[in-house]
Amino acid sequence: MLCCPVMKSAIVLGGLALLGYSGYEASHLYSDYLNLSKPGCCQPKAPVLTPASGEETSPVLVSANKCAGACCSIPSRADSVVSATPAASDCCEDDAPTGTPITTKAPAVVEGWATVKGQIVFGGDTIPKPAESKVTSDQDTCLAKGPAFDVVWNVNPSNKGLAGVVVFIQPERDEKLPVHPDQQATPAPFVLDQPNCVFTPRVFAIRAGQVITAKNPDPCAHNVVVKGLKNDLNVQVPPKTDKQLKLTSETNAMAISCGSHPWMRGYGWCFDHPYFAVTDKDGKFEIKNVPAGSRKIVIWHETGFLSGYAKRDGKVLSLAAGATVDMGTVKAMLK
Ligand SMILES: [Cu+2]
Repeated sequence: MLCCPVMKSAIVLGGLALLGYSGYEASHLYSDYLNLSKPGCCQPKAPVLTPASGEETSPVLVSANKCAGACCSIPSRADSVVSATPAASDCCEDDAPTGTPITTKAPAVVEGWATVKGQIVFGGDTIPKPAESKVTSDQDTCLAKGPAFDVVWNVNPSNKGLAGVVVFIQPERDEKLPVHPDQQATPAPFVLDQPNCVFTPRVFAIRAGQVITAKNPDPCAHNVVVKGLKNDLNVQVPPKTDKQLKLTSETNAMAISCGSHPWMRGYGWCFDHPYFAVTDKDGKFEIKNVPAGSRKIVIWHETGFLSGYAKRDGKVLSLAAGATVDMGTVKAMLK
């Protein structure tokens, strides 16, 4: 007899099999369940997460005396995109499918997908000049291409486009956003380079499960230090090497720094869904395949969430299926 610690329910949305909760957002929910786990047994039975009536993906707790003809495993906190199909080896003998599935409400239907795009521009009159960094070590390498600058406002002088702004869809609490079929796969590794002691790009956003390849083309060592609420890493990257690292999704920006060169600065986001973008050199962004409906969009710059437009809670957009919603030009002001 094998262990069956925690029940999870699969929600079928428009042909997509999804879990109804995320590891982080629902951590307070399943933390209690872990105490129910007994080695080699499912007794007592764990509660079942199942979609609430009339809600698309928000789960609620209901009592259950069966494992619903399915098997159990502990949701991974490190990667919320986990298989919705339990392995037979995860089953308890006495929880084998009975042919009487638990009664659930009709699954939510994805009505379609939409695209959101726009342009973030610096809203002030004078583009702030970046401060010159104090390069206190490895000057031969770090100053090889000139002085180093702390570029907080990466503004394109020709159109005031602001690069390095993170724009993302904010799920409702405990909501697991449906994922478009084209975006089910984990994206290719993201490259975080550090030429001449500069994080390149300075601001990045990845999806949970996506590997970061930290490159070091320099002849000196770098340390990639990641500090977030759930992430705390310090990875040494020797000269002329690459190192791979993986982050846990969290709902905050993480500070990226280098243990060897304290002036190096960057910021990273790791989302448990694919609906995010980082503005390009013109301040432009586009987020494709957003599930249609009423969605909240959030705009973040390293100086903070955009006030007056889309604070942390987000601005509500009504996204019709098949539509491309252009948010136009959004001004980011100095705080
Ligand atoms: Cu460094």
